[in-house]
Amino acid sequence: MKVKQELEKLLGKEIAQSSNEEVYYALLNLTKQLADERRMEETKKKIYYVSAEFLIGKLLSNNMINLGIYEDVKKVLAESGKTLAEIEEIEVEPSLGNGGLGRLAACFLDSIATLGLSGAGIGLNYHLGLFKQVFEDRMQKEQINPWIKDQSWLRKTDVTYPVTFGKCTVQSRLYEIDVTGYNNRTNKLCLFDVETVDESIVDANHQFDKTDIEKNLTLFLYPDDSDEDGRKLRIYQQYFMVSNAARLIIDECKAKGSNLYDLFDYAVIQINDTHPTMIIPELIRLLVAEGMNMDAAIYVVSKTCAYTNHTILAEALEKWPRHYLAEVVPQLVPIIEILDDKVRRRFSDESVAIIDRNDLVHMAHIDIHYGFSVNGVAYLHTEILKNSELNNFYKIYPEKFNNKTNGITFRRWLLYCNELLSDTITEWIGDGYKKDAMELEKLLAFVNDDDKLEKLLEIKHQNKLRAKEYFKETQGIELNENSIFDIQVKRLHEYKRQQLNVLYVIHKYLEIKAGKLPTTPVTVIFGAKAAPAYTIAKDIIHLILCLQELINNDPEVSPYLNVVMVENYNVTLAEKLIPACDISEQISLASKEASGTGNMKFMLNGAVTLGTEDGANVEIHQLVGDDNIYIFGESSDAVIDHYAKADYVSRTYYENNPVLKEAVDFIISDAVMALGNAEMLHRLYNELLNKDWFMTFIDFDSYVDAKERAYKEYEDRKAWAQKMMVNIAKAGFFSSDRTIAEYNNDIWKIIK
Ligand code: Z2T
Repeated sequence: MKVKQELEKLLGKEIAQSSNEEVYYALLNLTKQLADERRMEETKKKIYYVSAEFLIGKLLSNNMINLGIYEDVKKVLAESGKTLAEIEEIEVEPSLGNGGLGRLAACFLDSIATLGLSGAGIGLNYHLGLFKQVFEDRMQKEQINPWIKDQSWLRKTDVTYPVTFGKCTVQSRLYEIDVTGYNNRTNKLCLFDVETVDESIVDANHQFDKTDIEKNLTLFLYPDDSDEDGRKLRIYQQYFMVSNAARLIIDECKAKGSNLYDLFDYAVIQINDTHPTMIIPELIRLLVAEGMNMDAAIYVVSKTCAYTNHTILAEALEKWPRHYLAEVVPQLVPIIEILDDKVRRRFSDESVAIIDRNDLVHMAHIDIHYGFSVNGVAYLHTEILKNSELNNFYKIYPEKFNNKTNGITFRRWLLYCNELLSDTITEWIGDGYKKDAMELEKLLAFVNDDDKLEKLLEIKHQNKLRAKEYFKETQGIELNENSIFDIQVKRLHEYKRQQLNVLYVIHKYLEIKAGKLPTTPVTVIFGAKAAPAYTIAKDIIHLILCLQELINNDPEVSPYLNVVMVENYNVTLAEKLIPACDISEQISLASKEASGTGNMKFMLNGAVTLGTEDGANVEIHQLVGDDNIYIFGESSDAVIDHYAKADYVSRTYYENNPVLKEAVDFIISDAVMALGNAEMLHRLYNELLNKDWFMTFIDFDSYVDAKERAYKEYEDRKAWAQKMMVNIAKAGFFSSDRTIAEYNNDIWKIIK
């Protein structure tokens, strides 16, 4: 294909004469056409990945890479005096997700198409999605984040369904986004919207009537659930999503010849955490409405649905009061009662009931009893599910439990975001690794090759310069490219322990003030959004922003230590930061991070992990060995034991550890108080001292030790480059192509 001619045909003029915006839309349309040409016939059986979130990121470059026109387009643009980078700035990142779960869904769609499997994602077309984060007075403020433009990747279809709630019926409409596989088929992401959605009901303070569901249903991802109307709105959204999904699936299967008694030969539904769980009773309801008897319907649905668990955090396990469901979706309640009744007849164990004694409906329990597969997202996580969190279920259904360690798409997280590295790898080992990521192991042959190690360091430096330029231009941030980039980017949550990293920063600041100077300067970089109603998380952001101000403006300290919190961390910023990173902070309290996927992205891009034995860090550790990772902290067994015995008292650590005490006290020191909000800082200080539910203090000493070791070993540039090489070489296991191949072999069984 002649890219230049095609583009200029779409533009109606020369590229050089066109604005960046015109070029962007021409490329959008060209890419859509090419994606459409790769649509393939669907196989008999199809995977439906149902998820409340799809954190897809910008799509232009990703699609161009997968369609094989990326290099040509770059060349053609360059000839006309344009860069792809400036064209990409026009694209708005859709905010249809919030963290790892949503990004995982996006990586999975890429790999499903890349492996040539017939599949679709099904979710919601949130108009405002997740909020945009801005900093004001060193605090997070939320702004609305509209992303849908007149022309976008969305394609309006004529598929529409009536969806009935207790109080009203709304009309849905299906929108589609094409999902291109890497040199392979095009699948679809199906996003349902409500016809009557109305963005104008959101006022200047971002408030809106939570009960006006005809208008608000698809406005926001995760509406604030701190009140009852907000929680009900989530149920409205969830039911809207699955009711549409169920009907789409039934329609597609019927069209392919299913008589519905054989639905499981045509469809497999992967339920992404419990947000889509109501698809089980909804499908049963629809099959019964089609004339199937209840037992047959339950049997068919149970053989069609599989469930993925993404967390063991109790507060994230959805339990809806029966009366909420009775109000929002009364048609499901009798079915859920039947499902519960059948469970209660078979098992006397109260802990596996669906509707508990307090009339709470345990969504995960529906999935486990009435799905055929239950999987965790990393080895350790699945072991914890089997042996503790879901042990009572594991005893009943050992055959349902399986592990699928998460993965990431290397197209976005290496080929696209780190071209310098991927081009260099291609030069060294050929491009077989682009289709078979395990070929990266060939890099192990170079761990003693000085020139190649030198080259890895050079690439890292270039990526730091690139990040420096980007953040200077977009956020006015000054990054020192000659410092160690020590990065923690992820949702803000106490279990992820950004506060532990902060305590280290304070400790380091105090040391420098006392004259103990680091040899290599360090930049500690944070990026994180806090849920709007999560008070302590916002307090932690506030503290980071105060420290940033204090430290970066202190001439005694700033040559050695800088703190940077990037605003509105999202996929686009991740793509800039990850290739520039030296040290990847993965410091969750052991047992709490189900997997993590940022850890994999950093490793693939040559950062060394500083982490606890948690989630997929355990597997990274095993792959790279003790010398190429910095592990610290209590083991997950020890942590689980502390919870069981309720014997962790943070104040004891504080009182017995003067170094820790000094760092904690600094939170409410005059220096910080002069910049910050007293109420927020005191609240955080008190939380740590009196509660510290995620045991920050228990790991403080070993964290400090591990960091110091890492910073010290960074000085030996060759030894460090060897660690980088091993990390890149061993990252192949974390390709989502491997993960999806496992899902397909063990759970979906789709034949190409
Ligand atoms: C989420 O991103 C994750 C788990 C959730 O449990 C919810 C959300 Cl929004 C309900 C994350 C896990 O925290 C992370 O460890 C994991 O890597 C990711 O899901 C994908 O499995």
